[in-house]
Amino acid sequence: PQAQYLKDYQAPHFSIQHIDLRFELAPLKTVVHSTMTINRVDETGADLVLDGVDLTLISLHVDEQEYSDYTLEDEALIIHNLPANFILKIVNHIDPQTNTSLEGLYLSGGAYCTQCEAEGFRKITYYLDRPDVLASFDVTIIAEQKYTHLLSNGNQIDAGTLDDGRHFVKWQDPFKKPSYLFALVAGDFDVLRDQYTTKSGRNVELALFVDKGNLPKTPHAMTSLKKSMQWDEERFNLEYDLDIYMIVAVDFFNMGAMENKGLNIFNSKCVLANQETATDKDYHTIESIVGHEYFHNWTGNRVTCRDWFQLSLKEGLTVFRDQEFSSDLGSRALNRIDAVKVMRTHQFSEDAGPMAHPIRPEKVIEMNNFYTVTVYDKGAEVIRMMHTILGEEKFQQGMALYFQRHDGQAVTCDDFVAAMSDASEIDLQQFKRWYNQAGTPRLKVDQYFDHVNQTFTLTIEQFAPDNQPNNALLHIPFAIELLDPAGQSVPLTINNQMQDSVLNITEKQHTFVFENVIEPPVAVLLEDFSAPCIVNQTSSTADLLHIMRFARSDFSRWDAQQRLFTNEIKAAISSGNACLSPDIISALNVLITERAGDLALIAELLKLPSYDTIAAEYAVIPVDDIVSVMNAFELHIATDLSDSLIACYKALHDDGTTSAEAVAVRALKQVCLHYLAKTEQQDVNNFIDEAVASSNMTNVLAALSAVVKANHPRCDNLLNEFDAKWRHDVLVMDKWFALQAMKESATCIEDIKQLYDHPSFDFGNPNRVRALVGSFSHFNTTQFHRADGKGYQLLGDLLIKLNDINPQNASRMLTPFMAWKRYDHDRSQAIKAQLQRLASLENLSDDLFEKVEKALV
Ligand code: BAL
Ligand code: ZN
Repeated sequence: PQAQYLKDYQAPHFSIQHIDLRFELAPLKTVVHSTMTINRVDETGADLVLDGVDLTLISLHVDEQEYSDYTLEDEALIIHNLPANFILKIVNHIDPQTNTSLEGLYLSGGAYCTQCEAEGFRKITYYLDRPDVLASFDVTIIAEQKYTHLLSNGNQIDAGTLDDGRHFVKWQDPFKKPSYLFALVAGDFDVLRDQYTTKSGRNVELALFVDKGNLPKTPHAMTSLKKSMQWDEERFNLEYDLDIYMIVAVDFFNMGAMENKGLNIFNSKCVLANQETATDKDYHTIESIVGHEYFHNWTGNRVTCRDWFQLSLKEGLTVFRDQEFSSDLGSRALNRIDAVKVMRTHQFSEDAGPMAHPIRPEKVIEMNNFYTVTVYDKGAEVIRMMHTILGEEKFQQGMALYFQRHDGQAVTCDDFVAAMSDASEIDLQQFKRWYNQAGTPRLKVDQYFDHVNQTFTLTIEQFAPDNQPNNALLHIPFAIELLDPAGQSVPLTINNQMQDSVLNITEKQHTFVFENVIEPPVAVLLEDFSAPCIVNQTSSTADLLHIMRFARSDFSRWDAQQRLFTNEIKAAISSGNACLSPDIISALNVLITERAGDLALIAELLKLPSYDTIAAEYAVIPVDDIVSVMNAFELHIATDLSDSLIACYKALHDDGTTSAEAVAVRALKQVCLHYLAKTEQQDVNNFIDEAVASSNMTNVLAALSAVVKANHPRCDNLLNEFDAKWRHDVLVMDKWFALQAMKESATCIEDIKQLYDHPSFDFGNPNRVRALVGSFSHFNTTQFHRADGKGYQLLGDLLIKLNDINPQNASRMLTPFMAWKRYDHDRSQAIKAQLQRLASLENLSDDLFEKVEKALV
């Protein structure tokens, strides 16, 4: 496979002004007629090299004349000796039915749909399939009448019936766009219709298309869409631009959703929800993804990427925007906690592993491999740091300048930073290094309190990541708070000047001497996770408990609690004595009994860090020790605090609504039940009965997940009852597959193999595969990392199968193998053997090749 490099970017030799597409849909042979208005844009006289994959070329005309001066290659159509301006007509066939890659045009549960980002349009027709070629699109879809809805981007301009009984609809998108934003859907759907009036008074028609029978599960997504439209007007001054906004939910989809202009296509799990079938977390995810895709209309569609190396231009920015949306509408602290969990568990490990790449990668073999937590989530952190450095007002001025300069263009991350810098008059030259340096920077912080002079000195030193030793110094916004012994915030004064809480670290080492600090303070470091860094600090349990009680940032309170747990787990692993400190137990007891503040935050404060968070602390991961200490700690908490947990559970009243208060009540009850299921308490059976009988999926799943994780005797019965009740609903069955995959029993692997034959399972459906095998490999630590290597074998077998069916999904599922070098000898050799099995496949996809090759270096 051929690698592409950012440094080799060349502007296209041709522009495509307009494309007229006509589709005659048929499962095995869809005919695509493409008519393009093309101009040369330079004097090189270059050939026109069109991308095309898995296409059958039928005919080619230039300016109405049949044209034969071309070369057809495996993935390209090269047309020679073309004039300066011409009309190119191409007819080709495609085969949606056998397209299991879910890229290009394919069938999802009987409906036609498309996925073109990043490079899927070339599986539809021959084209300059790159984001810097922007054309206007007219699209005519012809299909049998049973496909009642024929949809594409923009506005519907014509419709009718043909002599042969088929019908057609013609769409016109007034906005020029790159091919990756093209979409087509044809199916028979139920439709939820609504409308939105923009702040300038324009009416926008809203339509949500779902499989027949799913209408009751659509209102939440529609409400989320309207909230998104309003929020973008209020916070970013951005209005929607077409007369109609459509969302279609499909069952077979590689991603969560796709922002095609005016016609978003969503994975059904990111749209469909009601209280009976979806959890509170699902509701939150749906709101945030609906927002994310909507926000792309400006950050992605109106201003797009020059090339795919710039993916974070639109993704980092749009994730930042969706995080802000969720934070403005809900709890800022909880949203920050969620985002930081993603960073610390998934992104830091990607940054430390063989796939480490900057948020703007420099070398790519398969672009689909770069839709990563680095490009998305670290990319959002980079935008957030700019927001922290500039402040909201200047950041918004930067956004306005960015749109003023680049609306309708395909641009680079440098263009974005230039707009931010020019609008704010803040120099971001050094800051820009975040775009081209991989790895997680480390910060070492030293503290010194001077009683005599009443000063507090912080020395902060930055270090390049171990795996990126040549990285240059970064500009790091480092936010702090100083707490006095009574828990009050100490004003920050340097040289008699009041200081902002954000310290700008630009040198190797900075020393800050804060004056008028009367008593030794406790420093809250990297408040709100103000930069994606690892801070090395040795904080005492007493200091962390102080931060947990008094920090002004709820995020930092949670962060201190995580640090407390992490320190205890690490100490227990090294001492071999898994005993949780009584101070921590009593702090937890205070949280449970007093329940002061946001109950959802208290729920988070009661949870141990994830296995991955602890694993990240080690060069060689002590799998068995981590699992056994964490189990012991959970049992310790459950046993010592069972009376308080039971009292708390009983005192909490769930009113069954979706209000923030009710969601918080359910979250706290869920944590209580998680612990209590590990005990022999009488009340617990009643709690489980009550929860599984609830008509609220959050409660049902809380009980089932608690019994699965506690290996409770009622586990199998309850899971069987759930299967019998929900077999008709594949999205609910995904929750069941995930629960099955998390059972720690020794038969888990055999059980999973049997579940491959379950009527609801389908290797071709990414949701099913991720629910069952993804949950197993990510969350069932003991069984996945079994000493006999059978967990790895299960994943290896699956990857070989998926390599043929859906390489993109295979590549995502491979991720747990990427950290193979961080396991003990036997485990790492067993994983390596699976990677070598993959490497030896004759038809190894580019997607897997790129990751396997990097892993094995
Ligand atoms: N652009 C791919 C899906 C998303 O990030 O919205
Ligand atoms: Zn996105």
